[in-house]
Amino acid sequence: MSMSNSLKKLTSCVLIDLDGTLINTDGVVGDILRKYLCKYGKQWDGRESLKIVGQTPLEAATTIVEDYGLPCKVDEFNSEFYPLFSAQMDKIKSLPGANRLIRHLKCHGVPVALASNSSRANIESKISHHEGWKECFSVIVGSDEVSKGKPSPDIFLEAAKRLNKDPADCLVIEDSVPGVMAGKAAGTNVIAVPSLPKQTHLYTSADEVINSLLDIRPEKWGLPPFQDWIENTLPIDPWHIGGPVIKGFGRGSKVLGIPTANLSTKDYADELVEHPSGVYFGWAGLAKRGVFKMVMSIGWNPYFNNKEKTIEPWLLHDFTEDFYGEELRLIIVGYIRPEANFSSLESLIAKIHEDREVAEKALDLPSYAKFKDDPYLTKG
Ligand code: ADP
Ligand code: RBF
Ligand code: MG
Repeated sequence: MSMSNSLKKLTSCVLIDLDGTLINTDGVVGDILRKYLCKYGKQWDGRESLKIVGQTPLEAATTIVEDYGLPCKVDEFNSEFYPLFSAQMDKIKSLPGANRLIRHLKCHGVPVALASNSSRANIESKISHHEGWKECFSVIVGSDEVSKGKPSPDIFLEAAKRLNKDPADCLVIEDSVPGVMAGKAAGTNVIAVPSLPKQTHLYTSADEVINSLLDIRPEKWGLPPFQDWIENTLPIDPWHIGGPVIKGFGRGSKVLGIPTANLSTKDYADELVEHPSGVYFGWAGLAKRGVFKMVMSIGWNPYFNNKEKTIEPWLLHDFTEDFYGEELRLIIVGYIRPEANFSSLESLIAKIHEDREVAEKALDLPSYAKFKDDPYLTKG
């Protein structure tokens, strides 16, 4: 991910996208389409996600009707789809780091505009399910309030105008390619947070591409820094996963000298989708052996360019034997950094050892240490 350390540009307000940037709309849309397309004997394979991300609702509907060759008109599709979607709106979850970001900006008096390709009414319904969100936005602009949706600059120009700001003073945060194009066309500074994996190459016109909202550094843009990082780690809502240790790529100990105990990805598929890739840490429990500090990566391991998203926990302890088949329990309590690519195996290994040191030190802090005694880690 491009993470230049130099200060880029002083901005004084934020224009932020909603679907795919602050909330995981795609998850719910995918669930509905999977069932809906069955009716026509078709199977939703998620491939269309790539095309519909960032489109207006009308464009997205047209894409689906055309690509699946549905025997109905676009407005017929819409009149069936929208009631299904409305009924599920309360299930759309906020994305990791979204709540933290908008509350931080609100708390520091940074004006924020919500600028979305969806209609004003739809935006209002979606955010009504997230407590305190409406108050975080000084301005809301939907695509029905301007002549053209993104990639046209209209939505961002209107948002800047209503905030009384020059576009050059605005920071746009966007997950989609049309959204990034709209932001650049409007003359704003743009951070891209791609919502689909392995698509970074499509976002070259953005001023910065980050992996998830956890990686935003507002101070790079002249905005107040987050104050919740502790000793190079970011506390997260703890998540618990567990299962029997299975064989992985057989690469950890052999190639890196760093064994990572793999769990079956099927057992925690939802968690895998929900959590951004990156390096995390926490506690690991093995019923017969005890509780150990743990540092792990979650993602596609860019250095090896894996096809599958995996979790790779390294238990920070020297074991005299392997423990395949044993029940491994993890409580993940903090975040360290995004996954990265490296120019050599040595530099990847050195970075993982650095992560180990960060995790080992952080886990002694009371706020992280307290999870060590959680019975989840060792109960059968
Ligand atoms: P695989 O690709 O099968 O996961 P690895 O080379 O990554 O192979 O080794 C992981 C295995 O090594 C684990 O499943 C576990 O049985 C064993 N192991 C030994 N020490 C550790 C450790 N400190 N952390 C994680 N796994 C370890
Ligand atoms: N792989 C990468 O390609 N990039 C990384 O930034 C990266 N960071 C890691 C950090 C930790 C703490 C651990 C345990 C592993 C990391 N790996 C990373 C994953 C490593 O490639 C993986 O464990 C091996 O491929 C074994 O399957
Ligand atoms: Mg492994």
